[in-house]
Amino acid sequence: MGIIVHHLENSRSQRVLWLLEELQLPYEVVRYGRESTTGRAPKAVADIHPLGKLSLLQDGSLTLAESGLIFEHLLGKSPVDIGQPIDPIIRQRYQLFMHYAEGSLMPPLFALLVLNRMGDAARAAISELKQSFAEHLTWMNAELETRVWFAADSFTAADVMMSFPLEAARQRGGLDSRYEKLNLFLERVHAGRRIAPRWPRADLTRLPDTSSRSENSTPVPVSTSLCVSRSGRRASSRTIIFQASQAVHSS
Ligand SMILES: N[C@@H](CCC(=O)N[C@@H](CS)C(=O)NCC(=O)O)C(=O)O
Repeated sequence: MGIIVHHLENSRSQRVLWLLEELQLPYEVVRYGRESTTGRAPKAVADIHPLGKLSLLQDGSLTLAESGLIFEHLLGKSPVDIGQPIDPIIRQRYQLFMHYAEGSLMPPLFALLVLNRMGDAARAAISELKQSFAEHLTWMNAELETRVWFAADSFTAADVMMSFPLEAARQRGGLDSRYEKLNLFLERVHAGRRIAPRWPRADLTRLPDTSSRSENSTPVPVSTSLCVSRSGRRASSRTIIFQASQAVHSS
């Protein structure tokens, strides 16, 4: 059994798909729809790992939860060099953003998601949380004043990790046009273009056509066009669709 990615629609686990494409590792995907009333992951996920949350990855006998751990595991399996940089200062920044994405950014963004559903009763809490989240936005924006990507001028896996909280911040965390560098970062992510890559690859600017991709082809995160590989090539993959309580379908 090779790598199996358990992917929940509109979730953090889209980063794992993007990373796998960058690393050009073969994988299979089991896709889950969210429960329609609660937005939660289906109960079947808890059969794979008791937390029942995604990101979730299986590799042979290993079952790994937590995006950061999954990233470390996958980066160790590929010769593609977008993991821990050698330079100590860049490495420290890389590690900072790897941890910061889930450790500091996602908790308030999750709180905002929940509070937004509560309507007027939560207005004061939302305002306070957004005010404090603006400190994160200001700092991150300033970080990108001096370099193109979060760790360095070269793209690293830390940028993949940071992409999801910044998407969420644009939706509900107050990331608007005031934060020019963060918007530029997201534009670069969506365009799939890498500035100053560390290693030459053919045809960096040609984007794969995702417009007519069917469920039978390589999965692409449904909410964004994040899953674009540096080379325009896609790792070989297979999709298994698991919609809430339906049977598994394999292609
Ligand atoms: N820090 C964890 C967060 C896991 C998490 O909360 N995942 C969300 C997806 S965005 C989830 O599974 N939500 C569905 C649920 O809790 O039922 C990670 O990076 O994997």
